[in-house]
Amino acid sequence: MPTLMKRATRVGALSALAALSTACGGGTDPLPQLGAATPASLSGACDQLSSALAGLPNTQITLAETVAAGTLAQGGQPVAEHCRVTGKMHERVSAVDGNTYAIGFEMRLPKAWNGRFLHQGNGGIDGAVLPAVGALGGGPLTGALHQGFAVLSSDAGHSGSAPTFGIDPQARLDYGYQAVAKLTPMAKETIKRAYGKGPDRSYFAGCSNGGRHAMVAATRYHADYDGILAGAPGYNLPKAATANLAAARLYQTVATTPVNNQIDLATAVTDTERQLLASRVVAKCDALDGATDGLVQDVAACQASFKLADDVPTCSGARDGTCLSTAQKSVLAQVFSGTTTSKGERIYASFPFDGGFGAGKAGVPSGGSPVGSGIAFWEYFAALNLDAGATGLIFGSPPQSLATFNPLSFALTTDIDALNASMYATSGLYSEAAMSFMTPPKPTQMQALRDRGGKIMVYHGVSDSIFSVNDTETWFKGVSSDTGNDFARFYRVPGMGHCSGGPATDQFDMLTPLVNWVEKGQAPADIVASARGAGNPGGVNGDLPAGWAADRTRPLCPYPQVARYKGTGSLELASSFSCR
Ligand SMILES: [Ca+2]
Repeated sequence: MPTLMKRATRVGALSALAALSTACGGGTDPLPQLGAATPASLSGACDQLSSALAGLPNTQITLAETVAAGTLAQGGQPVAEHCRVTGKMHERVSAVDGNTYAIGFEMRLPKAWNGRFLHQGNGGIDGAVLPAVGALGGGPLTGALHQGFAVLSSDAGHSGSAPTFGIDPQARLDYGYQAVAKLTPMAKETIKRAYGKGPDRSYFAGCSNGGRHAMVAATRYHADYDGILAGAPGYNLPKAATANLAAARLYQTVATTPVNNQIDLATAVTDTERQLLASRVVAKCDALDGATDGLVQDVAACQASFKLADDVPTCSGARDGTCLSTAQKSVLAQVFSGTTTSKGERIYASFPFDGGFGAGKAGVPSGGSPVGSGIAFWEYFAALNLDAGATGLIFGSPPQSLATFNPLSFALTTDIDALNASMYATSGLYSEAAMSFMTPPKPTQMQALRDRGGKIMVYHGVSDSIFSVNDTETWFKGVSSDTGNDFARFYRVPGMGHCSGGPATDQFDMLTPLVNWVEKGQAPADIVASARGAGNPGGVNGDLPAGWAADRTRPLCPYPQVARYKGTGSLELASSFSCR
């Protein structure tokens, strides 16, 4: 019974969990050690790549150009000279909606290559070929391209930010997982022709939907990728979108104006009231980690300690920003514990109380759109706009009729039970359910990746209000019992919202530790993260509290460890804290 014995030894190893985070590996099954990548140089000029890449199957190269050193900057540092290759794969005209589809992509190939390939997963519902710079880790430091990786970015099979591609069944599947299957061999062959050898080691990284892509790659394409870096992995993305619509319906009941847009919905719990909630959470939980520093590191102790009903003043009269009404508390309790169907079945996951839920302002534009990492964007704007379109047109089978689809009306009136059921359904042309094409199959069973020496690192902001850190915690516990965790690490980032931002130390490099783990067997322990205060070359985080040092540092700890104050030393320095 070798399989049973293997399971038994892995489960036995879990009892030594505390030792795992600092020891190399820790499982009693030997972990295969993959070899280190070796550098190479790009031979020939960039414009010669067009002919060198001729004949790639199902691929049309549209551009091959030199990008001079310093044209791009990452973390304030100029990116070295590289080639940019753009193209498209599997161009076709849909028989369903008559539109032309292709998998658009770009690759950026450094002249001085480190021998590694990085597949960059992008966010949202894809649809744009973002620059293939491999900008990773909250507020990014440098990026994979700058570090010498050959980087691939794609639109995952449709162009444009509209969810209308969900009408085409193949575009759904490409977005879910099939674009990655088509792109991977093309990218590896491109690297081979450009450098004279294929990538020695291959990595997949991204945040949000990009983290979902990374998690899908870890399961479906475990033979193709050696290292996986998944941030805020929306690996249950259809569930999260549906739960967010259910939350919007709850918020609607306490909004003080009729809901016609996100500003109206934001009257449910105003910016001031969210800040009140966050401040009460911090007041109750901050010191539980030994340091009164505005960060709630001991997430579990905080959930046991903080009581929404008791720890936030309840309004005795009109709402005035100093209290929450009983009705508001009821809504927030349901949202944080996880919205449900009418039968009480939880649609997605619960969310922990944390110090970052006051960040951001409702409806305030940033760079032309009301983007942000916090509740104001995700639960008010995104619910009425992004989630409505995604659930109605991409995740539901069959999709809503394009001719009559109205996102606002859909968000505020659709039957939540029917919506919940539709992501598990198939219908006619739509022969694969969203919860199949969007999610990693059996996400806690990663033996195939582990047993060939692959590694996975996951990070998640505790104040993420669209994909819950609790869902990722559930995954990590599952993978620990189903596969073992000597090849997996999970890091919570207290205060951080969705992928970045919030009152948090949100700038960190997890790619280098991942490479060292994959290629040298050096298991990662704590990782030092920095705040992005005034002068940060990666971009300033406007959510930082005024009292923090601009360059505050903290250790991010491998789950379930918590960064605790040593009792001495500056509260602005990671060295004053240890993971315990
Ligand atoms: Ca604290």
